[in-house]
Amino acid sequence: MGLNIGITCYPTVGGSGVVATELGKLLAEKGHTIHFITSAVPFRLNRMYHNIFFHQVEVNQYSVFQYPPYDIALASKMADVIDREKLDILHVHYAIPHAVCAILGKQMAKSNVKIVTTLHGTDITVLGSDSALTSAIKFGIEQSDAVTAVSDSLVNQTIELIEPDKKIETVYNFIDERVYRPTESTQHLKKEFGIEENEKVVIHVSNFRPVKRVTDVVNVFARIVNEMPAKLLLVGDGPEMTVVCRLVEALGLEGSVLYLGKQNNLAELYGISDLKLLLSEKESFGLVALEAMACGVPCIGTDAGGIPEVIEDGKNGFICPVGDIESISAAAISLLTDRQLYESMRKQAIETVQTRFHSSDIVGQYEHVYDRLLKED
Ligand code: GMT
Repeated sequence: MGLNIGITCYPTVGGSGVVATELGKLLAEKGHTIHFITSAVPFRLNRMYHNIFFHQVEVNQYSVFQYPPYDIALASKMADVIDREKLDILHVHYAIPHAVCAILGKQMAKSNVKIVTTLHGTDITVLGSDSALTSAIKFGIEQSDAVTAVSDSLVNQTIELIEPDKKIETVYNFIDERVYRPTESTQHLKKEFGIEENEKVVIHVSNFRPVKRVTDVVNVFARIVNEMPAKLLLVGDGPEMTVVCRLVEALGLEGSVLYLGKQNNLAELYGISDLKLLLSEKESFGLVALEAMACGVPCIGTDAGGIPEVIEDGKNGFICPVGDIESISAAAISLLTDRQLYESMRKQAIETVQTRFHSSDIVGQYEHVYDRLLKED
């Protein structure tokens, strides 16, 4: 029987919001009723579903408050929705504030709704080492009925940093295979972007935070373009953009780098890309790598966090040490020049997504967690 499931996430661009929204969509397709409790309509919720509802958390700025009370407004909205919609499950993405708000909302509603918390990385790797927030994260984790994390690496890091008295299980991320798949149909974009037929296309997608080390991407690209005609697509925007632009100029690469800003239809860009670089120093999973691989674009990633759980070194891509520009460049050049190696890694990348990260398996794992909790009563 279909469940009533509440989902809270940050609805703006970001891997956690993407995964939470795609999960809600696929659960709805399987007959569950989904209630998004978020501050804005999740950006990936791009079509009408008769069984997906959106409950907006409105945060008012009163002059008496120094800070807008988002957490309290969210907990209060959660209590309303738990009560009115008779939620069976409230699945929150991020321990703080979302798990803590869910616990408060459940108490306000005097309900037995089961709280599932999914950890995505930033809440643990950044906030977990901020001692002012450690107790709140630990509380959010321990008081949830079930806790999942998006990679084994994140499970281990959470145990190390937070030491929670709670089992945390890995449920990997997934993509919508109907959207992310190999395609030849976007080749016209090459011409439109001024990319020559003989040029290799390297792509990087991120929010340009310092942890993404986008300057390493540019330094590696400089070595690639020394060896072959190539263009670099930089997709996304964020705090490091100015530094990145300065480096591109200093290296004389202006004509070879295309700044595309934030984009929604990434599958179209992967359709014209040959290689993806994800060179972060912290990354709990690397959803963007999975998206690229599903489209048949092999990736080179760093040995940070959960990246090696997605990119298998020498099989579907390469893993190199964080910041090791020389070995990353050598791997990229060999991949782009060895046709046989390239074809084999491209095939393996597609197969990895289909076998280890298939959406139906991953959504099934979440449903299994929900069923287990509901049977515990
Ligand atoms: O990477 C970011 O800065 C965004 C962040 C988020 O909260 O959306 O991404 C995290 O969650 C994604 C989905 O689970 C993961 O694929 C990313 O690896 C993870 N980012 C980090 O751990 C830095």
